[in-house]
Amino acid sequence: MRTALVYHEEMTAARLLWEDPECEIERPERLTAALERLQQGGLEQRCLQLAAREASEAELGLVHSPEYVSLLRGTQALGTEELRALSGQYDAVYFHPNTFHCARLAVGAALQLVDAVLTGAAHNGLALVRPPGHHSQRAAANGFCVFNNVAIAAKHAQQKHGLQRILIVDWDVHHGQGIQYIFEDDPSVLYFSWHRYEHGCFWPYLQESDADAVGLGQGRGFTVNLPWNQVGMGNADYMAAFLHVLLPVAFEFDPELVLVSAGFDSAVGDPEGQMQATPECFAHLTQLLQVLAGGRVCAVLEGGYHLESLSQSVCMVVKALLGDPAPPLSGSMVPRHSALESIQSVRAAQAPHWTSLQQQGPARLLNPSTCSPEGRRPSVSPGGPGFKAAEAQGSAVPRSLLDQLHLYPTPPARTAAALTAQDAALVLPPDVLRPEGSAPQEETRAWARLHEALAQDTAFIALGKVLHLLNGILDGQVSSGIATTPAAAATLEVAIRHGLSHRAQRVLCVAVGQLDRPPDLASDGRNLWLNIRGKEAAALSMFHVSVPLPGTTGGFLSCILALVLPLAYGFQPDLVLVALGPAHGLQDPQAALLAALLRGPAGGRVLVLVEQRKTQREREHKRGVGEGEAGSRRAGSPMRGWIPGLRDHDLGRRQTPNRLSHPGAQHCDFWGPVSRRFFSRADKFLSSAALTEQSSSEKATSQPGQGLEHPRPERGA
Ligand code: X5A
Ligand code: ZN
Repeated sequence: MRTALVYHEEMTAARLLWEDPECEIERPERLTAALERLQQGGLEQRCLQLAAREASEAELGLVHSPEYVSLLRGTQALGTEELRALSGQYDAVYFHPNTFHCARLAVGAALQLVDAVLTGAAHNGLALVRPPGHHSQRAAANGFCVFNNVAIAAKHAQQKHGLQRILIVDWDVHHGQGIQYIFEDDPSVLYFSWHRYEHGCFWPYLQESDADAVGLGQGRGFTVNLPWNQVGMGNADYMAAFLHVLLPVAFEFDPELVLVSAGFDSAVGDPEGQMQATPECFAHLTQLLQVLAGGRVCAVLEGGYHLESLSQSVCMVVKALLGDPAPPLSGSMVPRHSALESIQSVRAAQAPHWTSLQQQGPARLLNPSTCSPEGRRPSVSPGGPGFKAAEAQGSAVPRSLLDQLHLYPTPPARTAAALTAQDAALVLPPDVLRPEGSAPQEETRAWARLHEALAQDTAFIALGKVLHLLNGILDGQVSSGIATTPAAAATLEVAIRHGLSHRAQRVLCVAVGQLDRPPDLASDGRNLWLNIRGKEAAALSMFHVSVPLPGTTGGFLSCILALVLPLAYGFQPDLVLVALGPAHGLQDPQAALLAALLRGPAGGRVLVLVEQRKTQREREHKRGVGEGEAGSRRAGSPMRGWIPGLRDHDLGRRQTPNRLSHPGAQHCDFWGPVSRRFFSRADKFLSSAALTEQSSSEKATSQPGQGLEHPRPERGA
């Protein structure tokens, strides 16, 4: 499974033929610069390269009126003055004799991308196109846009592939009002857009770009507008928007496909956006989207006018689509006040429509004092000083030791698994390594002296394997790893100490279940211990946070999105250790999701430790087999049915089976003990950041009486 890159050189064949300061930024070099950078970075060659085709007139008719299409067809024969006159009838538009051809290629590229992903030829992909599309309307060109590439792609995905729920994420800095108008009364397409708004004083100056425009009729709640009322929004603001608005709603919506209106005028240096987000941010945004829709993410270029910023951002998206770890984000991870205000206003406007937004807002959860060591990262100053200045600031950000070493930018995006003898027969996905080795005996023995539990035979052997795996991660030989051990608590403590004594500046531990923070671990800011267990939330110290194990899946998602990830991104660890200890209560897909999302803040360096105990294994074995028979032939999303309180019409929609095939299914559609299912899923997530097979996880979550919905009694209780 691959990442598709759709392009055609002829999309550079249209350009502005007269003076027009507003339109001159939309030029052919946008495509050539981005493509050149992809080639230089060796990224184009790693993709499945597809030549764009022209869309048919019937395909254009999915969104546009026949009269408008005819008008555009006619522009091919017009002279410059006639083109100029016609252009003047629209807002911020220019036509060229090649515009019709280019615009049909742009639509065709988006359709080819969607076809590649929905037939399984590709896993995800990017279409590099111009002219852009998101401002274009049924019978009007607007804002450099001629045909609405992404809207047509969504209609096509519904009509040709039978999709029921499509999410469109518009991260261009302008409001894609064209997409909003086309789907505003349609609950099958959820449209999210953030945009420079400045209380209505920024182009296209529309009231319907504000947060209180939520859609019409049946479509109420399926338009989500996040207006930015100040320029200078940066990485922290964009991440907060995803974590506190888009992702809660998107999980609840449960899309079958994610289309991205991928404009990069929202990146630092762009003259239109005047924002501050760095190119790396787009890798993180892409990674976050990859946990939706089984990883079926199709990005289609919209705006982006600073050639350097555009090219770098495009590379970041492609790298993320390819599964490479994302570089750390520079700057403070504290959102700006104005950003939080905008986020709160969308949440308030959308709360009647989404259960996931009906809990507490982000202001409290985002309290920056929780764990970010003071003075460690200079924040990028607001006010849009431009790309050069921001770049200079970026280079002043102290990169962690690991990132100065060879790990970035070419770490292998691979997962390795170290298994106990009991799991040795496990069938793993093909891209998962299975290192044979162990750490040297003396090294293992030295660490094992810390704990009695590690002296025991199987624990000792597991420790050797874990240390070997950890060394592989710290040396950049593999990106992430997963290991079983009969002594999770002790092994975790060793892993922390080993990580901190070998290059890792900061280690984040996410311990789920009955695992205690090692008592004599220094509180020097190098270890943040986050325990998900028990009943009460408590900040025992700045670096020791305890939160209750949520009782519902919705609660679990909120916990990850609103608490775990903001803490993790604020802490900026070099290594994340996830430990599933006794009574962790997580369903496999939940644990896999946790591990996948924690790749983001740690440069992909995640090690998952799973406590393996015989009695528990036997109990889980029975359960796993029973579930397998019931669920192996059902299809759906891993999140389906997880969120309580869905509205009736949602539930109706959700019953339609997902018609997609799951090409990855043969690798993980087996039904051994729970631990095995967990491995298959976590490996998939960790190695490609995507869940390609869904039927098993749906079943796992729809069984009442197990996992989070009804936590198992703790052992010995
Ligand atoms: C696609 C896009 C922007 C139009 C700006 C007009 N259009 N001032 O970014
Ligand atoms: Zn734009």
